[in-house]
Amino acid sequence: MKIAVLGGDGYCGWATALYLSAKGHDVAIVDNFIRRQWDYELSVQTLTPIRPLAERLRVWQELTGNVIELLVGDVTDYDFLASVIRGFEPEAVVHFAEQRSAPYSMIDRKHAVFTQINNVTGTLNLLFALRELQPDCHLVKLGTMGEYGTPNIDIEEGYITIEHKGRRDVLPFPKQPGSFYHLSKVHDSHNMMFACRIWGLRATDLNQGVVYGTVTDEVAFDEALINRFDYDEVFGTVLNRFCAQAVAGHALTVYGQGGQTRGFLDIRDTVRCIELACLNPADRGECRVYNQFTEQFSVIELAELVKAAASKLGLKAEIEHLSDPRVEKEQHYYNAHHSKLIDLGLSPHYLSDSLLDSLMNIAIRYRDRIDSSIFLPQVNWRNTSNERKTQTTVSAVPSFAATGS
Ligand code: NAD
Ligand code: USQ
Repeated sequence: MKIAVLGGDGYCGWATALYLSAKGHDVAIVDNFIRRQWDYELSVQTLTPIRPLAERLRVWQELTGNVIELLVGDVTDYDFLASVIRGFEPEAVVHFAEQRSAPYSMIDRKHAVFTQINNVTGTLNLLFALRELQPDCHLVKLGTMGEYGTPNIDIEEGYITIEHKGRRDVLPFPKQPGSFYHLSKVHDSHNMMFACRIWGLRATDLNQGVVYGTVTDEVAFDEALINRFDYDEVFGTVLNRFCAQAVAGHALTVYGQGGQTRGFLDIRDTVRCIELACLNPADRGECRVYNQFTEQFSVIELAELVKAAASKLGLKAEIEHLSDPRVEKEQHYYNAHHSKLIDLGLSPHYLSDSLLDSLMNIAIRYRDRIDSSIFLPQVNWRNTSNERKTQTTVSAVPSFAATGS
């Protein structure tokens, strides 16, 4: 298939582009490298020394003979995005190109506004470009399990049958997102459902859980292909952070009692899920939703698992309960359904099989690059200000004046 991967320089996008290319698909990466700018803005860097994208692609071509096309630009710029769709004529577009950190979106007003404009505008532009130029193309869009929040009922895959005053209907599952970032995904979902309904587009909204792991078969071909491993308080996700903390001899930063439960998946399952979605497209007019995760854990369970894994490696990891900087339920019911991707053929990798290989060993390999000063949380949901006054300014948050076309 001809597949465009928007956000292909990022964590999920890079692994996916290589996987799809290795499987024989014709892949183009679209990215504006803004993720690398956010690292400069926050004065942090990925634990793994990722190479410039052009170098990554050159090495991939030398190793495999496969060419991945690179199209550099901002998906909030409609003319650029339209030129991509017109020129590449994709059969599927995989859309990862959004600001994906909940804490980043909660820094201050500017970061909240930026996150929603970047994410919602990019997806809207894509819907318009597909309708105008490639209406049969299948949109595979990354949403998030966090769109649902933590309701006191089972979470269905996108839709729920509701009976009300003697009548029954199948309706979108209620959304209770926990950050301005998660809200941007809800807005995207609504826009996608609407566009499929009125224009007959075809879309799959993948409500993904927290992804962990760095190594996929393709990334492992060469050091130059290494993927991101973020462990800072803004972009680092919980499992990465705990592993880096354990290796650095820092206490594992459990927020509150750690009863928050989420869905998780190995990055090797992310790439497979994307391929399964592309190979089995939605029908015209259909906006289907898959819950993309394989196991659920509470934060304290993860901390205990990392502590035990560290101990096997001769590392002593302590667990520290910090006051939760987020506004979230500590103890809650959580039972999210996730069978549709399994039905399509996903064979999950489980955390118990990969934690040591994929995470602890990577953290140990690059331990000299760990900066312990970026472990403690600074962004606080209750104090999201109009303008944050810090030594790092928000100058890397681009103005949208130039990209309003
Ligand atoms: P990432 O930040 O590593 O990658 C996103 C990429 O998109 C970056 O390379 C960035 O430069 C690019 N990008 C962002 N805005 C852009 C724009 N306007 N124009 C062009 N390129 C742009 O993020 P990730 O972890 O790979 O996540 C990818 C997607 O998957 C996101 O939409 C995220 O919400 C979703 N997701 C991620 C996780 C996770 O645990 N990482 C979990 C669930 C969902
Ligand atoms: N947490 C801690 N200690 C830490 C870091 C996090 O206790 O040091 C807790 C958080 O309070 C939260 C949970 O761990 O309850 C998960 O936090 P996270 O930062 O790992 O993940 P989250 O903010 O939910 O976001 C990540 C990705 C996002 C994706 C989302 C999927 O950054 O792009 O959408 O996971 S989901 O969680 O299903 O919404």
